[in-house]
Amino acid sequence: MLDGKKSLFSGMQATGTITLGNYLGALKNWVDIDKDEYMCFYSVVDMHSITVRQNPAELRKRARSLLALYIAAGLDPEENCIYYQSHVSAHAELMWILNCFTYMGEMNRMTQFKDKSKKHPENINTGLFTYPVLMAADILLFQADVVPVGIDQMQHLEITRDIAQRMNKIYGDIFTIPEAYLGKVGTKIMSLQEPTKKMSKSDENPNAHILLLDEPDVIMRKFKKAVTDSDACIAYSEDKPGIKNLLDIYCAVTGSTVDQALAEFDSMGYGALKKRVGEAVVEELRPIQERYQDLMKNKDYINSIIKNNAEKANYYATKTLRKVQRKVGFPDRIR
Ligand code: ATP
Ligand code: LTN
Repeated sequence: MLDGKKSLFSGMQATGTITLGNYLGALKNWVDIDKDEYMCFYSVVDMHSITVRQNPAELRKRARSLLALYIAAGLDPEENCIYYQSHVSAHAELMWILNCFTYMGEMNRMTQFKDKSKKHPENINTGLFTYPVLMAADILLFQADVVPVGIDQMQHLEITRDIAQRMNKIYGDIFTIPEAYLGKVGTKIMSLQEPTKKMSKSDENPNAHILLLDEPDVIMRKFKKAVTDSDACIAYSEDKPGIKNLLDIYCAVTGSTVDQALAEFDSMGYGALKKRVGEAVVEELRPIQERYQDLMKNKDYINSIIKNNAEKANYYATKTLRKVQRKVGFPDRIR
């Protein structure tokens, strides 16, 4: 809780242009959240991004682009605090404290660390290892009641809860215990090329993902090339991951139920299904892409959002940080 309102925190890494998976699994759900009920914080988590080597100029550009995409997708920056994680130093300061309350064994179990270490064997840095502790700091700094994430982040949310409960037990109630908020559909959009793997922006095969800023003809082409199977029957089943994924995307975009979609596609071939799904995605993304282009031209407006929201985030984050610093025994500041 913050100022008598429920608090909500989420973030995305600025590691690449975001995909349809990020949009349907996260961003679209954020936009649908009732702003009267929650005080919302959406961060561009650039500090998490450097756990994998980044080109500095590219990272700066992508971070700004992601911030603009948050707004273009429908998050009103007056109602939602949209800011860069690196502009609020309390994230790093709280992380240090939480590090001292997190066990090696807990970190060793994190599957994202294992996956990313395999992907980047030349750079298995300790930041990658303690990544979930920074994520816990993000969430706990804002006393978040709810955290909208995709299903792949559940393990990190669990550890956040464990750390918070552990510290509350020692020091009394310092942190709100956060709950995950999973959308009903689109929680796991799969790769268009290997539909048993999640769609990921860092996939090297460009046909595996739809990027939010892909042009309509590129989107249509990628759906046309989507991997399906050979029996040409449209059904929603784990045995048909490619078709299931296309149906999931269609339902998440249009709001149809699986039954409605199956009725609509009854007796259609795979080619027609891919075309319909592609068209639905193009229509969903068109207004977002238009707003994005306008926003990126309006430098002063974006800069004012960056400045004002960093101040707001700093205000709330510092409040929690000071409380925790006091509880663990750091000396009071002299004014
Ligand atoms: P990377 O490829 O760099 O690991 P990513 O594409 O997996 O990145 P993140 O920045 O880790 O994306 O995730 C941002 C948000 O999007 C998270 O809440 C995550 O759960 C959600 N998300 C990511 N991929 C998908 C997906 N394929 N389907 C649904 N949600 C997703
Ligand atoms: N780890 C997340 C991004 C992230 C996040 C957060 C999400 C960083 N801090 C706090 C929710 C709340 C990811 O990789 N998707």
